[in-house]
Amino acid sequence: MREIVIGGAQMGAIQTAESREAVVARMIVLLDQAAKAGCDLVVFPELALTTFFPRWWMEDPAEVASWYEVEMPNAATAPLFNRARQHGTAITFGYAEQTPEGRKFNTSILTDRSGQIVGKYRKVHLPGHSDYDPDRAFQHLEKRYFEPGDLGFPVWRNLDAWMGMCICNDRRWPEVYREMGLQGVELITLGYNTPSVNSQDSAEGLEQRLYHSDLSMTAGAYQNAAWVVGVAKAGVEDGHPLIGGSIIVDPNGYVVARAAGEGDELIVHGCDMDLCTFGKTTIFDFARHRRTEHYSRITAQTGVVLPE
Ligand code: ING
Repeated sequence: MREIVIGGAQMGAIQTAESREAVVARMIVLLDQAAKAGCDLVVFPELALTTFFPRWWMEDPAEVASWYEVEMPNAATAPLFNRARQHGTAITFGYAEQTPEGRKFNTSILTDRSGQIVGKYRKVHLPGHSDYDPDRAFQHLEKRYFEPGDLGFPVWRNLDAWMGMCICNDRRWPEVYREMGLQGVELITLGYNTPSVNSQDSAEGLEQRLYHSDLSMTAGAYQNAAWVVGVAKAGVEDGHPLIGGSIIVDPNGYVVARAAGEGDELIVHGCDMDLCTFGKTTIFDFARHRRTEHYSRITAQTGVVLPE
């Protein structure tokens, strides 16, 4: 039994005015709690170091730049990496990355137990829009502030298991799970910042947002016989509500742990990576069952092409 005790470290709201240092202190409290609970790996949310700044229209380059990290670890996050190393706990968290060339990505990193970064992922599916949209109740400007990820969907060997990452909107796209499933992934971790209401349809509220979040992750887990851990940044940030609903999903698609609230909250489950084997060698034995000769549209087309 290859058990990994996984902690989902859901975080409550981060207000615009909150400093990186104050946020890292909250993350360390959750990390200590996770270590006490015996966690081998702790999963933090998307953009875990700051408020969800893509909700704001900004034109001042200095203000925009203030939301990004130009190196990782850095002064503000070193205490988190050091504490993780002291605990012997691997961590993953998301942040806004600015590369030395000035490119900007919605990024997440994965460490081993010694606090070394062993994996980096850059969010591929950027939702929302790039120009100010006056028709929306609030903005969602990830296409303005980030480039689509350029690293694909890598899978790494860590903690004696095959692990991959995605971020937020990625969880809604089946291709994401399958790209990692075809690499034998056994655990997919992801963070999300999901508004509680639809900026384009005020009738779509919390219940449907939570349902679609669960649906996306449970389907991805089941259809690729992998564990999925999805962790929210939740709560009300400067008046804008984000859903909670952090979950740990087993390779049969069952939710085995779920956050109850919308604040800083740890969920924990002992995840046996060998539970992936049955699905991968029977119903989802890709080599025996897939018929790739019929799948060409999935990569040949971006949008819909109606039949003649
Ligand atoms: N947030 C949301 C998400 O994909 C969204 C945006 C919500 C898109 C609901 C579509 C439907 O969960 C981020 N950050 O991607």
